[in-house]
Amino acid sequence: MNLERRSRLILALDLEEKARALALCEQVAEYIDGIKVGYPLVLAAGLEVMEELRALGKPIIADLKVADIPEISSGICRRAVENGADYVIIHGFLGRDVVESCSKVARVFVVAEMSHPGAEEFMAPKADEIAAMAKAYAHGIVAPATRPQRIRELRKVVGNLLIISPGVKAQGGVPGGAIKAGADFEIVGRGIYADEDPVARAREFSEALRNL
Ligand code: BMP
Repeated sequence: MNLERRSRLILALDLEEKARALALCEQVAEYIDGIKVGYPLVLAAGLEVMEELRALGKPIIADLKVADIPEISSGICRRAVENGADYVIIHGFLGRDVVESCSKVARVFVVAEMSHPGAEEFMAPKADEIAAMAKAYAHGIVAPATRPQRIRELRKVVGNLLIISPGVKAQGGVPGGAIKAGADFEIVGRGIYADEDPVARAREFSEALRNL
């Protein structure tokens, strides 16, 4: 399944209870373009949960932030794909050989710069270089909605690669801010699943982003 720009909203499904995660996805499926599954759910429910989620007809992004030597990293990506991942998120700071080996077995998103404050210590100074390297192998990059100016700069580096952007709402990023700065999709987790009315929030996010 391919990520296609409709609502431009990706749900970060960081719930640790499989039944709740599946139920939430079903409820909000019409408002999202993709589902990002990471360690919270995979460690609780197993990689196989991705196959179950795929039944909803949305592409699955396995956020495993893979960061190991090429042989191990590509093995992790292969397992994710075998279990239903349409895309896998890997780290870029490990270097070209890791990104290249993963790109041979999976469609990868490469983390260029993360959204939390600590990313400014070590990641941000190298993010443009990571993104430039990733361009040859990746389907897209991950860039911070908490720093829209960095999305603008990274967009210039990666050209027409996809940019997916977390950090909206719970981390302070303004809904729509990343897309206005050049991202293709905004990733929202707690802003939806931790709300009293996740369906209403998902609808609001998707309506706001779709109309930008
Ligand atoms: P939330 O909207 O609840 O802050 O969730 C953000 C999601 O995006 C989490 O799954 C987190 O692991 C992921 N993420 C992030 O927050 N910042 C990054 O730089 C990269 C991420 O993958």
